[in-house]
Amino acid sequence: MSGEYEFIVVANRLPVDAAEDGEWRRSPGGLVTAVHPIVRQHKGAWVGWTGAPGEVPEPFGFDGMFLRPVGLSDDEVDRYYEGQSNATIWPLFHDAVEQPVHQREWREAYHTVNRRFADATAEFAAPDATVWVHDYQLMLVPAMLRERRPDLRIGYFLHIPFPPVELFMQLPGRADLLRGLLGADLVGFQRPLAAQNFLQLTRLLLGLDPKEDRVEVDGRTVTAGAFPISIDVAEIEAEAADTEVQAQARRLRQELGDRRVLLGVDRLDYTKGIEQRLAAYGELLAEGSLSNDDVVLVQVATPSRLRVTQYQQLRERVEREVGRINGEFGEVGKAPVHYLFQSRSRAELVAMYLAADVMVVSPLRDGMNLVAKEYVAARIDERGTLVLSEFTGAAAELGEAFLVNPHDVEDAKRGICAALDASPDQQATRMRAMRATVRAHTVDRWAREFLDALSATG
Ligand code: GDG
Repeated sequence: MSGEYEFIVVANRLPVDAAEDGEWRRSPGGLVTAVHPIVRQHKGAWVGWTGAPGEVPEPFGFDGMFLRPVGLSDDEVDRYYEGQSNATIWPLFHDAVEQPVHQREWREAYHTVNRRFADATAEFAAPDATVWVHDYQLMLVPAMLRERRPDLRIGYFLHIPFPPVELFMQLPGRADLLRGLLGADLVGFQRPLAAQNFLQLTRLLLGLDPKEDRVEVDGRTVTAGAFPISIDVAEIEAEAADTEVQAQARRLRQELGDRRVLLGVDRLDYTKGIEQRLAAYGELLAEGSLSNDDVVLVQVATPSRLRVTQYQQLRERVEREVGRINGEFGEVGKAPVHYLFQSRSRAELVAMYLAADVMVVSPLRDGMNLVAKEYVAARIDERGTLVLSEFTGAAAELGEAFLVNPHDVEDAKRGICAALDASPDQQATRMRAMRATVRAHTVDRWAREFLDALSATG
Protein backbone atom coordinates (compact mmCIF):
# COMPACT_ATOMS: atom_id res chain seq x y z
CA MET A 1 0.00 0.00 0.00
CA SER A 2 1.32 3.45 -0.78
CA GLY A 3 0.12 7.04 -0.63
CA GLU A 4 0.84 10.28 -2.39
CA TYR A 5 3.38 12.18 -0.30
CA GLU A 6 6.91 12.48 -1.68
CA PHE A 7 8.45 13.89 1.49
CA ILE A 8 7.42 13.03 5.02
CA VAL A 9 8.73 14.19 8.37
CA VAL A 10 8.07 11.87 11.30
CA ALA A 11 8.51 13.32 14.79
CA ASN A 12 6.99 12.70 18.20
CA ARG A 13 5.15 16.04 17.98
CA LEU A 14 3.31 17.63 15.09
CA PRO A 15 4.56 21.15 14.27
CA VAL A 16 1.38 22.70 15.71
CA ASP A 17 -0.14 23.40 19.12
CA ALA A 18 -3.86 23.56 19.88
CA ALA A 19 -4.68 27.14 20.91
CA GLU A 20 -7.39 27.97 23.46
CA ASP A 21 -9.78 29.05 20.70
CA GLY A 22 -9.59 25.52 19.25
CA GLU A 23 -7.47 26.60 16.26
CA TRP A 24 -4.06 25.10 15.43
CA ARG A 25 -1.01 27.39 15.69
CA ARG A 26 2.41 26.66 14.33
CA SER A 27 4.62 25.69 17.26
CA PRO A 28 7.77 27.72 17.84
CA GLY A 29 11.18 26.12 17.41
CA GLY A 30 14.03 25.69 14.99
CA LEU A 31 13.11 22.29 13.66
CA VAL A 32 9.71 23.47 12.48
CA THR A 33 11.16 26.66 10.97
CA ALA A 34 13.86 24.72 9.13
CA VAL A 35 11.84 21.85 7.84
CA HIS A 36 8.54 23.58 7.12
CA PRO A 37 9.65 25.21 3.82
CA ILE A 38 10.99 21.88 2.58
CA VAL A 39 7.81 20.02 3.48
CA ARG A 40 5.72 22.73 1.81
CA GLN A 41 7.86 22.80 -1.31
CA HIS A 42 7.40 19.04 -1.75
CA LYS A 43 3.72 19.25 -0.80
CA GLY A 44 4.78 16.91 1.95
CA ALA A 45 3.33 15.48 5.11
CA TRP A 46 4.20 15.47 8.81
CA VAL A 47 3.34 12.52 11.04
CA GLY A 48 3.23 13.19 14.80
CA TRP A 49 1.32 13.37 18.05
CA THR A 50 -0.84 16.39 18.91
CA GLY A 51 0.51 16.57 22.45
CA ALA A 52 -2.76 15.58 24.13
CA PRO A 53 -3.93 12.03 24.89
CA GLY A 54 -7.30 10.71 23.79
CA GLU A 55 -9.26 11.60 20.70
CA VAL A 56 -7.26 11.76 17.46
CA PRO A 57 -8.18 14.52 15.00
CA GLU A 58 -8.59 13.56 11.33
CA PRO A 59 -5.60 14.38 9.11
CA PHE A 60 -5.71 18.03 8.04
CA GLY A 61 -3.94 20.57 5.87
CA PHE A 62 -1.94 23.31 7.57
CA ASP A 63 0.14 26.01 5.93
CA GLY A 64 0.93 23.96 2.82
CA MET A 65 1.59 20.73 4.76
CA PHE A 66 -0.52 17.66 5.33
CA LEU A 67 -0.60 16.76 9.02
CA ARG A 68 -1.30 13.20 10.09
CA PRO A 69 -1.99 12.99 13.84
CA VAL A 70 -0.99 9.80 15.65
CA GLY A 71 -3.05 9.08 18.76
CA LEU A 72 -1.72 8.10 22.18
CA SER A 73 -3.84 6.76 25.04
CA ASP A 74 -3.30 8.01 28.61
CA ASP A 75 -1.41 4.81 29.36
CA GLU A 76 0.80 5.27 26.34
CA VAL A 77 1.63 8.82 27.35
CA ASP A 78 2.73 7.40 30.72
CA ARG A 79 4.66 4.46 29.34
CA TYR A 80 5.98 5.36 25.87
CA TYR A 81 6.49 9.11 26.38
CA GLU A 82 7.09 9.83 30.05
CA GLY A 83 8.46 6.34 30.79
CA GLN A 84 10.62 4.78 28.09
CA SER A 85 11.42 8.03 26.25
CA ASN A 86 11.91 10.45 29.14
CA ALA A 87 12.78 8.30 32.15
CA THR A 88 14.85 5.59 30.40
CA ILE A 89 16.40 6.75 27.11
CA TRP A 90 16.73 10.46 27.92
CA PRO A 91 18.76 10.03 31.16
CA LEU A 92 20.83 7.14 29.79
CA PHE A 93 21.76 9.05 26.63
CA HIS A 94 22.80 12.02 28.79
CA ASP A 95 25.54 10.14 30.62
CA ALA A 96 23.05 8.85 33.20
CA VAL A 97 23.25 12.11 35.17
CA GLU A 98 19.98 10.83 36.65
CA GLN A 99 19.47 7.11 37.13
CA PRO A 100 17.58 5.63 34.14
CA VAL A 101 14.52 3.57 35.11
CA HIS A 102 13.90 0.30 33.29
CA GLN A 103 10.42 -1.20 32.98
CA ARG A 104 9.21 -3.90 30.65
CA GLU A 105 5.75 -2.31 30.11
CA TRP A 106 7.42 0.92 29.03
CA ARG A 107 9.47 -0.91 26.41
CA GLU A 108 6.37 -2.68 25.15
CA ALA A 109 4.46 0.61 24.83
CA TYR A 110 7.46 2.18 23.06
CA HIS A 111 7.38 -0.68 20.56
CA THR A 112 3.61 -0.39 20.03
CA VAL A 113 3.70 3.37 19.52
CA ASN A 114 6.71 3.23 17.20
CA ARG A 115 4.81 0.64 15.14
CA ARG A 116 1.83 3.01 14.94
CA PHE A 117 4.03 5.84 13.67
CA ALA A 118 5.65 3.53 11.11
CA ASP A 119 2.27 2.25 9.88
CA ALA A 120 0.85 5.76 9.50
CA THR A 121 3.91 6.80 7.53
CA ALA A 122 3.90 3.70 5.32
CA GLU A 123 0.32 4.44 4.36
CA PHE A 124 0.97 8.03 3.28
CA ALA A 125 4.32 7.79 1.50
CA ALA A 126 4.38 7.83 -2.30
CA PRO A 127 6.50 5.17 -4.07
CA ASP A 128 10.22 5.93 -3.51
CA ALA A 129 9.38 8.86 -1.22
CA THR A 130 11.88 10.39 1.21
CA VAL A 131 11.09 10.06 4.92
CA TRP A 132 12.94 11.92 7.69
CA VAL A 133 12.46 10.47 11.17
CA HIS A 134 13.44 12.52 14.24
CA ASP A 135 14.76 11.82 17.68
CA TYR A 136 14.93 9.38 20.55
CA GLN A 137 11.20 8.72 20.89
CA LEU A 138 11.15 6.98 17.49
CA MET A 139 14.32 4.91 17.26
CA LEU A 140 12.51 1.76 16.10
CA VAL A 141 10.61 3.51 13.30
CA PRO A 142 13.27 3.32 10.53
CA ALA A 143 13.43 -0.50 10.60
CA MET A 144 9.67 -0.92 11.03
CA LEU A 145 9.12 1.36 8.07
CA ARG A 146 11.67 -0.38 5.87
CA GLU A 147 10.01 -3.72 6.58
CA ARG A 148 6.70 -2.34 5.24
CA ARG A 149 8.12 -0.13 2.52
CA PRO A 150 11.56 -1.16 1.22
CA ASP A 151 11.21 1.36 -1.62
CA LEU A 152 11.54 4.40 0.69
CA ARG A 153 14.64 6.50 1.27
CA ILE A 154 14.82 6.88 5.05
CA GLY A 155 16.84 9.38 7.07
CA TYR A 156 17.03 9.54 10.85
CA PHE A 157 18.38 12.36 13.02
CA LEU A 158 19.09 12.10 16.75
CA HIS A 159 18.83 15.48 18.50
CA ILE A 160 20.31 14.32 21.80
CA PRO A 161 23.77 12.84 22.45
CA PHE A 162 24.42 9.21 21.58
CA PRO A 163 25.99 7.59 24.66
CA PRO A 164 29.39 5.97 25.00
CA VAL A 165 29.39 2.24 24.25
CA GLU A 166 29.52 1.12 27.94
CA LEU A 167 26.41 3.11 28.76
CA PHE A 168 24.43 2.00 25.72
CA MET A 169 25.22 -1.59 26.70
CA GLN A 170 23.18 -1.12 29.91
CA LEU A 171 19.91 -0.70 27.99
CA PRO A 172 17.51 -3.63 28.06
CA GLY A 173 16.47 -4.17 24.43
CA ARG A 174 19.68 -2.49 23.23
CA ALA A 175 20.07 -4.58 20.06
CA ASP A 176 16.49 -3.83 18.99
CA LEU A 177 17.13 -0.09 19.22
CA LEU A 178 20.28 -0.43 17.17
CA ARG A 179 18.51 -2.52 14.55
CA GLY A 180 15.74 0.07 14.54
CA LEU A 181 18.19 2.80 13.54
CA LEU A 182 19.82 0.57 10.94
CA GLY A 183 16.57 0.64 8.98
CA ALA A 184 17.62 4.13 7.84
CA ASP A 185 19.89 4.89 4.88
CA LEU A 186 21.46 7.80 6.76
CA VAL A 187 21.70 8.13 10.55
CA GLY A 188 22.63 11.68 11.61
CA PHE A 189 24.02 12.84 14.96
CA GLN A 190 25.08 16.19 16.45
CA ARG A 191 28.72 15.14 16.90
CA PRO A 192 31.20 12.91 15.00
CA LEU A 193 31.96 10.93 18.17
CA ALA A 194 28.30 9.94 18.44
CA ALA A 195 28.39 8.50 14.92
CA GLN A 196 31.55 6.57 15.84
CA ASN A 197 29.92 5.17 19.00
CA PHE A 198 26.95 4.04 16.95
CA LEU A 199 29.10 2.31 14.32
CA GLN A 200 31.24 0.64 16.95
CA LEU A 201 28.12 -0.77 18.59
CA THR A 202 27.02 -2.38 15.33
CA ARG A 203 30.21 -4.42 15.54
CA LEU A 204 29.95 -5.22 19.24
CA LEU A 205 26.27 -6.03 19.44
CA LEU A 206 25.40 -7.24 15.97
CA GLY A 207 28.73 -8.55 14.66
CA LEU A 208 28.66 -6.20 11.66
CA ASP A 209 31.77 -4.82 10.03
CA PRO A 210 31.61 -0.99 9.96
CA LYS A 211 34.16 0.79 7.77
CA GLU A 212 34.79 4.55 7.96
CA ASP A 213 31.36 6.18 8.06
CA ARG A 214 29.26 3.22 6.90
CA VAL A 215 28.17 -0.29 7.61
CA GLU A 216 26.63 -3.01 5.44
CA VAL A 217 23.52 -4.70 6.77
CA ASP A 218 21.20 -7.12 4.94
CA GLY A 219 22.82 -6.15 1.63
CA ARG A 220 22.22 -2.42 2.18
CA THR A 221 24.62 0.35 3.16
CA VAL A 222 23.84 2.53 6.17
CA THR A 223 25.82 5.76 6.50
CA ALA A 224 26.35 7.55 9.83
CA GLY A 225 27.54 11.11 10.16
CA ALA A 226 27.53 14.36 12.13
CA PHE A 227 25.12 17.16 11.20
CA PRO A 228 25.30 19.78 13.97
CA ILE A 229 21.94 21.55 14.16
CA SER A 230 21.57 25.32 14.29
CA ILE A 231 18.99 28.10 14.49
CA ASP A 232 17.09 30.53 12.28
CA VAL A 233 19.67 33.31 12.59
CA ALA A 234 17.80 35.86 10.46
CA GLU A 235 14.68 35.54 12.60
CA ILE A 236 16.59 36.16 15.86
CA GLU A 237 18.55 39.04 14.32
CA ALA A 238 15.33 40.67 13.16
CA GLU A 239 13.87 40.40 16.68
CA ALA A 240 17.04 41.85 18.15
CA ALA A 241 16.92 44.79 15.75
CA ASP A 242 13.31 45.59 16.68
CA THR A 243 13.18 48.88 18.62
CA GLU A 244 10.41 47.62 20.90
CA VAL A 245 12.51 44.56 21.85
CA GLN A 246 15.50 46.82 22.50
CA ALA A 247 13.37 49.13 24.66
CA GLN A 248 12.18 46.08 26.58
CA ALA A 249 15.80 45.06 27.19
CA ARG A 250 16.59 48.51 28.62
CA ARG A 251 13.50 48.44 30.85
CA LEU A 252 14.49 45.03 32.12
CA ARG A 253 17.94 46.25 33.14
CA GLN A 254 16.41 49.22 34.96
CA GLU A 255 13.95 47.00 36.76
CA LEU A 256 16.83 44.81 37.88
CA GLY A 257 18.42 47.84 39.53
CA ASP A 258 21.03 48.55 36.84
CA ARG A 259 23.15 45.69 38.12
CA ARG A 260 25.22 43.47 35.84
CA VAL A 261 22.96 40.70 34.56
CA LEU A 262 23.79 37.00 34.45
CA LEU A 263 21.19 35.03 32.48
CA GLY A 264 20.13 31.39 32.28
CA VAL A 265 17.39 30.13 29.92
CA ASP A 266 16.60 26.43 30.00
CA ARG A 267 13.84 23.91 30.09
CA LEU A 268 13.80 22.86 33.73
CA ASP A 269 15.78 19.68 33.07
CA TYR A 270 18.49 17.97 35.15
CA THR A 271 20.77 17.80 32.11
CA LYS A 272 20.96 21.59 31.91
CA GLY A 273 23.16 22.08 34.98
CA ILE A 274 20.89 24.65 36.66
CA GLU A 275 21.79 23.38 40.13
CA GLN A 276 25.51 23.56 39.33
CA ARG A 277 25.06 27.15 38.07
CA LEU A 278 23.24 28.14 41.28
CA ALA A 279 25.93 26.47 43.38
CA ALA A 280 28.68 28.45 41.65
CA TYR A 281 26.75 31.71 41.92
CA GLY A 282 25.88 31.09 45.59
CA GLU A 283 29.53 30.42 46.44
CA LEU A 284 30.67 33.59 44.65
CA LEU A 285 28.20 35.61 46.72
CA ALA A 286 29.20 33.83 49.94
CA GLU A 287 32.92 34.48 49.35
CA GLY A 288 32.26 38.10 48.49
CA SER A 289 33.70 37.73 44.96
CA LEU A 290 30.29 38.95 43.76
CA SER A 291 27.91 41.28 45.53
CA ASN A 292 24.14 41.57 45.33
CA ASP A 293 24.59 45.33 44.83
CA ASP A 294 26.50 44.73 41.62
CA VAL A 295 25.19 41.50 40.06
CA VAL A 296 21.89 39.71 39.54
CA LEU A 297 21.06 36.30 38.07
CA VAL A 298 17.89 35.91 35.99
CA GLN A 299 16.98 32.25 35.53
CA VAL A 300 14.15 31.34 33.17
CA ALA A 301 13.24 27.71 33.87
CA THR A 302 10.62 26.68 31.34
CA PRO A 303 8.24 24.03 32.76
CA SER A 304 8.95 20.64 31.22
CA ARG A 305 7.87 16.97 31.70
CA LEU A 306 6.15 17.84 34.96
CA ARG A 307 4.64 14.41 35.42
CA VAL A 308 8.03 12.66 35.49
CA THR A 309 9.23 12.17 39.10
CA GLN A 310 12.83 13.25 38.48
CA TYR A 311 11.58 16.57 37.09
CA GLN A 312 9.34 17.21 40.10
CA GLN A 313 12.25 16.50 42.42
CA LEU A 314 14.55 18.75 40.42
CA ARG A 315 12.05 21.58 40.62
CA GLU A 316 11.88 21.25 44.40
CA ARG A 317 15.68 21.27 44.75
CA VAL A 318 16.13 24.26 42.42
CA GLU A 319 13.42 26.29 44.13
CA ARG A 320 14.82 25.50 47.57
CA GLU A 321 18.28 26.69 46.49
CA VAL A 322 16.91 29.89 44.89
CA GLY A 323 15.07 30.57 48.16
CA ARG A 324 18.21 29.92 50.18
CA ILE A 325 20.37 32.27 48.08
CA ASN A 326 17.75 35.02 48.10
CA GLY A 327 17.17 34.57 51.83
CA GLU A 328 20.84 34.70 52.64
CA PHE A 329 22.11 37.42 50.29
CA GLY A 330 19.03 39.48 49.34
CA GLU A 331 17.63 42.75 50.60
CA VAL A 332 14.06 44.03 50.58
CA GLY A 333 13.33 44.91 46.94
CA LYS A 334 16.67 43.50 45.72
CA ALA A 335 17.01 39.77 45.17
CA PRO A 336 20.21 38.14 43.84
CA VAL A 337 18.20 35.56 41.83
CA HIS A 338 15.11 36.25 39.74
CA TYR A 339 13.65 32.87 39.04
CA LEU A 340 10.89 32.49 36.45
CA PHE A 341 9.20 29.10 36.26
CA GLN A 342 7.32 30.21 33.16
CA SER A 343 7.45 30.02 29.42
CA ARG A 344 8.15 33.41 27.80
CA SER A 345 7.50 34.63 24.27
CA ARG A 346 10.35 34.55 21.78
CA ALA A 347 10.49 38.38 21.74
CA GLU A 348 10.87 38.44 25.53
CA LEU A 349 13.64 35.88 25.37
CA VAL A 350 15.49 37.99 22.80
CA ALA A 351 15.03 41.08 25.01
CA MET A 352 16.59 39.09 27.86
CA TYR A 353 19.48 37.98 25.66
CA LEU A 354 20.09 41.66 24.84
CA ALA A 355 19.83 42.73 28.48
CA ALA A 356 22.41 40.18 29.68
CA ASP A 357 26.06 40.86 30.39
CA VAL A 358 26.82 37.18 30.71
CA MET A 359 24.78 34.24 29.42
CA VAL A 360 25.46 31.11 31.47
CA VAL A 361 24.85 27.82 29.64
CA SER A 362 26.08 25.04 31.91
CA PRO A 363 24.60 21.65 30.90
CA LEU A 364 26.16 18.47 32.25
CA ARG A 365 25.44 17.02 28.81
CA ASP A 366 23.55 18.51 25.84
CA GLY A 367 23.26 17.35 22.22
CA MET A 368 23.74 20.89 20.90
CA ASN A 369 22.10 23.67 23.00
CA LEU A 370 20.31 26.16 20.83
CA VAL A 371 20.03 28.78 23.58
CA ALA A 372 23.77 29.45 23.32
CA LYS A 373 23.47 29.97 19.56
CA GLU A 374 20.37 32.15 19.92
CA TYR A 375 22.15 34.39 22.41
CA VAL A 376 25.07 34.85 20.00
CA ALA A 377 22.71 35.55 17.08
CA ALA A 378 20.83 38.13 19.16
CA ARG A 379 23.97 40.09 20.08
CA ILE A 380 24.01 42.25 16.96
CA ASP A 381 25.62 44.87 19.25
CA GLU A 382 28.67 42.55 19.64
CA ARG A 383 28.49 42.92 23.41
CA GLY A 384 28.03 40.41 26.19
CA THR A 385 29.87 37.19 26.95
CA LEU A 386 28.97 33.53 26.98
CA VAL A 387 29.90 30.99 29.64
CA LEU A 388 29.48 27.61 27.99
CA SER A 389 29.77 24.04 29.25
CA GLU A 390 32.33 21.86 27.47
CA PHE A 391 29.71 19.11 27.48
CA THR A 392 27.40 20.75 24.94
CA GLY A 393 27.54 20.14 21.20
CA ALA A 394 27.70 23.92 20.81
CA ALA A 395 31.10 24.04 22.56
CA ALA A 396 32.68 22.39 19.50
CA GLU A 397 31.69 25.43 17.42
CA LEU A 398 31.79 28.29 19.92
CA GLY A 399 35.39 28.10 21.09
CA GLU A 400 35.45 31.84 21.87
CA ALA A 401 33.01 31.34 24.73
CA PHE A 402 34.34 31.02 28.29
CA LEU A 403 34.34 27.22 28.34
CA VAL A 404 33.80 25.55 31.71
CA ASN A 405 33.41 22.14 33.29
CA PRO A 406 30.12 22.48 35.21
CA HIS A 407 30.92 19.45 37.37
CA ASP A 408 33.78 21.47 38.85
CA VAL A 409 32.31 24.33 40.85
CA GLU A 410 35.67 26.13 41.02
CA ASP A 411 35.98 26.04 37.24
CA ALA A 412 32.41 27.31 36.79
CA LYS A 413 33.15 30.17 39.22
CA ARG A 414 36.36 31.01 37.36
CA GLY A 415 34.47 31.09 34.04
CA ILE A 416 31.71 33.35 35.39
CA CYS A 417 34.22 35.81 36.87
CA ALA A 418 36.34 35.89 33.71
CA ALA A 419 33.22 36.49 31.60
CA LEU A 420 32.12 39.33 33.91
CA ASP A 421 35.59 40.88 33.78
CA ALA A 422 35.95 40.90 29.97
CA SER A 423 36.49 44.42 28.64
CA PRO A 424 34.18 45.77 25.91
CA ASP A 425 36.96 45.12 23.37
CA GLN A 426 37.43 41.53 24.49
CA GLN A 427 33.66 41.02 24.42
CA ALA A 428 33.47 42.33 20.86
CA THR A 429 36.36 40.18 19.61
CA ARG A 430 34.88 37.00 21.02
CA MET A 431 31.32 37.83 20.04
CA ARG A 432 32.29 38.74 16.48
CA ALA A 433 34.03 35.39 16.00
CA MET A 434 31.09 33.44 17.44
CA ARG A 435 28.61 35.42 15.36
CA ALA A 436 30.52 34.62 12.19
CA THR A 437 30.31 30.90 13.02
CA VAL A 438 26.59 30.95 13.80
CA ARG A 439 25.74 33.03 10.75
CA ALA A 440 27.62 30.65 8.49
CA HIS A 441 25.76 27.59 9.83
CA THR A 442 22.05 28.26 9.90
CA VAL A 443 19.37 25.68 10.51
CA ASP A 444 18.37 25.95 6.90
CA ARG A 445 21.85 24.86 5.85
CA TRP A 446 21.72 22.03 8.39
CA ALA A 447 18.49 20.67 6.84
CA ARG A 448 19.85 21.00 3.30
CA GLU A 449 23.11 19.24 4.18
CA PHE A 450 21.28 16.37 5.82
CA LEU A 451 18.87 15.93 2.93
CA ASP A 452 21.63 16.21 0.31
CA ALA A 453 23.60 13.53 2.13
CA LEU A 454 20.44 11.42 2.32
CA SER A 455 19.77 11.67 -1.40
CA ALA A 456 23.40 10.72 -2.09
CA THR A 457 22.98 7.39 -0.21
CA GLY A 458 22.09 4.07 -1.78
C1 GDG B 1 16.96 19.23 22.20
C2 GDG B 1 18.36 18.80 22.64
C3 GDG B 1 19.33 20.27 20.86
C4 GDG B 1 13.26 27.64 25.99
N1 GDG B 1 12.48 28.28 26.87
C5 GDG B 1 11.58 28.98 26.16
C6 GDG B 1 11.83 28.78 24.80
N2 GDG B 1 12.87 27.94 24.72
C7 GDG B 1 13.45 27.51 23.45
C8 GDG B 1 14.86 28.03 23.30
C9 GDG B 1 15.45 27.03 22.30
C10 GDG B 1 14.70 25.75 22.65
O1 GDG B 1 13.55 26.10 23.41
C11 GDG B 1 15.55 24.84 23.55
O2 GDG B 1 16.53 24.24 22.76
P1 GDG B 1 17.83 23.61 23.40
O3 GDG B 1 18.73 23.19 22.29
O4 GDG B 1 18.47 24.61 24.30
O5 GDG B 1 17.37 22.38 24.30
P2 GDG B 1 16.33 21.11 24.21
O6 GDG B 1 14.94 21.54 24.39
O7 GDG B 1 16.83 20.17 25.26
O8 GDG B 1 16.52 20.48 22.75
C12 GDG B 1 19.37 19.90 22.36
C13 GDG B 1 17.91 20.52 20.40
O9 GDG B 1 17.03 19.45 20.75
C14 GDG B 1 17.84 20.68 18.88
O10 GDG B 1 18.40 19.60 18.22
O11 GDG B 1 20.09 21.46 20.70
O12 GDG B 1 20.68 19.47 22.69
O13 GDG B 1 18.37 18.48 24.04
O14 GDG B 1 15.10 27.37 20.99
O15 GDG B 1 14.82 29.36 22.85
N3 GDG B 1 11.13 29.37 23.81
C15 GDG B 1 10.13 30.22 24.17
N4 GDG B 1 9.83 30.44 25.50
C16 GDG B 1 10.51 29.85 26.51
O16 GDG B 1 10.23 30.09 27.69
N5 GDG B 1 9.43 30.85 23.23
